[in-house]
Amino acid sequence: MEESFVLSSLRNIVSDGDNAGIPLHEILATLDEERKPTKATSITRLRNYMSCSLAIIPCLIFGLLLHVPVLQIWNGSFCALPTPAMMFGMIQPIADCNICEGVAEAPRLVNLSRKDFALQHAHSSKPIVVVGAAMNWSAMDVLSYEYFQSLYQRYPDAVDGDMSKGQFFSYSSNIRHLEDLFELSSERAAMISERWYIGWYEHCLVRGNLYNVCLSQCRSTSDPRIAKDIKSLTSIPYFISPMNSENDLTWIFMGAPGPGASMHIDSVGEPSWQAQISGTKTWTLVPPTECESVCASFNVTVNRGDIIVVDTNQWYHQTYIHPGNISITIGAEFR
Ligand SMILES: O=C(O)CCC(=O)C(=O)O
Ligand SMILES: [Fe+2]
Repeated sequence: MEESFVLSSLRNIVSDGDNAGIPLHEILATLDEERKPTKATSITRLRNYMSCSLAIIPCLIFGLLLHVPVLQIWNGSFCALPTPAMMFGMIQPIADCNICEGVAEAPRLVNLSRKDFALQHAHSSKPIVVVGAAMNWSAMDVLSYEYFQSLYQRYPDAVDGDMSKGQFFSYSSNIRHLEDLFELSSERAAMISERWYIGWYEHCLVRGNLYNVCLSQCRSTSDPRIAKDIKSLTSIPYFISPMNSENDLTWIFMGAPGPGASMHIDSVGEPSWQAQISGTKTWTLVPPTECESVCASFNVTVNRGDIIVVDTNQWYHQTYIHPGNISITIGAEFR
């Protein structure tokens, strides 16, 4: 607004008021009154302010349910609002029962081509076992408790008790970190006393996906030299195209005969494969609860050298290690 216009408007108001016999102080008081918010406008503002503030609450709840962190540190390694593990089962999306209807076992396949895998199995969420698929990996001859121990001892700075907490599964053992694992007494390591079963992410890369970052509490802890060493003993399963492999994140499960992982479901985003390097493991697979009326649970036994493919985000699962050898598995996700 131009000043001359404001001045001329004021002059008009004052002269109109004067003509009407209204004293100057009353005209100024009226103008001043105009500038104050009325009670009605205060209430409107308060209402607007409150509705804005209240809108934050559903946003927070929605964010929590979708595992979207409210605050994310730049490299994605810290999630201000991590999803509590107990919520994973509660917030599963409704399952499509086609994944389990009529499935009474996991077929045991040999010579599975990449094409057949991609077309028939990769995204069906129906578990399969590919017999002997890891048999020619060097890991089959090399991996053992002692191998891991000497590998991690070679790079002692890679084992950081505090940092590895987020990605170490103790199950029912009292082994809390990789440090504890590699300091077991020789009897315990040889499974003569006090049985143990554990799992860890050998190498955890943040994959730019908030969903996974939040859930797995990923932190880049492991030494890339260790990852490289272990990778050199394995390969992407021959039936999975390297383009679809996600083996930056390698899971290792190891332990003595007896119960393995207790019944749970994961929220890792993608299905996974797991190669049985040593020992024999039986998986109990339970369909999603909402499919109970049309689907059944069943067991799958994975022998040394076999690779199981299972969508652990859809199937509840628990594992059991058969008497005999230590069980060692290496696994990863695929797209
Ligand atoms: O191998 C196991 O004992 C458990 C594996 C598991 O829970 C998984 O791969 O999601
Ligand atoms: Fe799992």
